[in-house]
Amino acid sequence: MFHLPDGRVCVMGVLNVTPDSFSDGGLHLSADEAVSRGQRLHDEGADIVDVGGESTRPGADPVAEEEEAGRVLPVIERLAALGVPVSVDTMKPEVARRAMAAGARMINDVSGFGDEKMRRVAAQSGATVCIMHMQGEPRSMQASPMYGDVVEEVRAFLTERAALCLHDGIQKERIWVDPGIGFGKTVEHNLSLLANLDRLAGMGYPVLAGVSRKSFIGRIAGPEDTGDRLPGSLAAGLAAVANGASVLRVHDIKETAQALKVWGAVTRAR
Ligand code: HH2
Repeated sequence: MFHLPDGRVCVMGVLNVTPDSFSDGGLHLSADEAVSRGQRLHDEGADIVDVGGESTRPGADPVAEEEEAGRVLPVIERLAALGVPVSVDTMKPEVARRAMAAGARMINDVSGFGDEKMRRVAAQSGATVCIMHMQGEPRSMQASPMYGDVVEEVRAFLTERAALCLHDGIQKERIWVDPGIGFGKTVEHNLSLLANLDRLAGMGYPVLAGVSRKSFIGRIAGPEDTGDRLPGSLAAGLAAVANGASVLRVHDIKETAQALKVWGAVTRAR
């Protein structure tokens, strides 16, 4: 289990051990490189490091189970041994099970714990879970996302999945929810969700927002290159926090931690 820090926003650092992730793909392919990057994310202020071995960017191809496990397990084992809190970003129950056995404390499933086996793994291992909303699947999700009322539909989905998790033995204090920014959503859908995060926070679970370097920032403000999207990422992250997010999943830890400290100081001075 992973506990949120008291009285401040939690920062989750992104660590992709993949050749094709949209922002850091191919950067930390060896276990050594990935472990030192994970340690650095932690040193810079990440409360937890989210290790993924399968890209979920739009258009990404699925990765076989053994391949994914081979990418993430050695990294998780070594980071956990170094005392770095780790979550595993996976849609596969067997990868999640082995990651928890290797020392992970949390399972981040972008398919939202719809698979009963995944809920069983989480229940039995004591993991904290992040239930994310996605419309469709990564390969095709951005083709033509469609909603009536996007906020209401995402809220209803997360409520239903949280109920399944509770039913299968995952206690309430181990559940987070996430609107899944960019997962089967247009720019307008993303903006509606970020503007109305308070409606998701009203469900009573911590809300995670993953906005860092995502394409809606490029669409709104211009930068094509993901590495040029830090200012927009900080703005979107702070807007998410102002509207009820308790956790930000980000690539740029130092910069996000600084922005959150200043934002928090101003907020507390009211
Ligand atoms: N976004 C990505 C991956 N996992 N998990 C949660 N809970 N929320 C998110 O918004 C989220 C996520 C996509 O970003 P990234 O990991 O940087 O890229 P890729 O999926 O290409 O590896």
